[in-house]
Amino acid sequence: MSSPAFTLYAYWRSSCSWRVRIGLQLKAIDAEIVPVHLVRDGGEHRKADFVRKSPLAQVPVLEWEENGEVHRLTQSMAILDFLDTFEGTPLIPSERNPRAKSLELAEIVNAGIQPLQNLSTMLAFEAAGADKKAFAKAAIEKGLHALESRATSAGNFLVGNSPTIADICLIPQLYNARRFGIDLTPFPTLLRAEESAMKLEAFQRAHPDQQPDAQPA
Ligand SMILES: N[C@@H](CCC(=O)N[C@@H](CS)C(=O)NCC(=O)O)C(=O)O
Repeated sequence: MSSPAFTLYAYWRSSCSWRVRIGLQLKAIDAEIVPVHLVRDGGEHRKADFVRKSPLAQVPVLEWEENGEVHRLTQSMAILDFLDTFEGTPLIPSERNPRAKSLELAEIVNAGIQPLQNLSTMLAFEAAGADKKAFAKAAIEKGLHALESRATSAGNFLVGNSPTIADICLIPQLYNARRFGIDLTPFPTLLRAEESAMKLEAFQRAHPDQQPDAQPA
């Protein structure tokens, strides 16, 4: 199946945008990146024009035109599942057990960690006078411990010897963990998968530092 022309609304440091960039790279699908700045000017994702595309005011959004109709998808997991209908490296294994395991691990990150350290969650904590950084750090640590204990693969990646949606979710989450100053030494399985993934060009090209809207440290 050949791919239509895609546009990806994304922010360089957004972990969910990063997941989709990895998926696009693994599938060798080109997409025009339209940066949406999550901080500048109160957040471009909160502007009415963008909220019409993404009612939760979140990136990523994948957009394309097919048969004269504009299609949009939000939610990185749904986007990855959609991308997996195209030829190229499978993102979600087709075999029953690896498929279930890769989705389990991906959901630990997607549902069990990322929402608890998301920008809007942090801002709500701040508004309530809570220690947002301590909360986010504890949530990431708890989630990474769960991930480490559920990642039982003897292979180089989280599930076997090829990257799956589990690694796609892991890599950006480890980057965020480092930003929060989390010690990653208790997570050898996760670090081994990261090392394997970062040897691949697809993962290197999807890195935030390689994006058009990347900001100097
Ligand atoms: N479940 C969504 C989560 C999307 C999400 O939380 N995106 C973040 C960036 S990683 C965002 O746009 N945050 C903006 C905000 O919280 O205000 C997905 O997987 O795409």
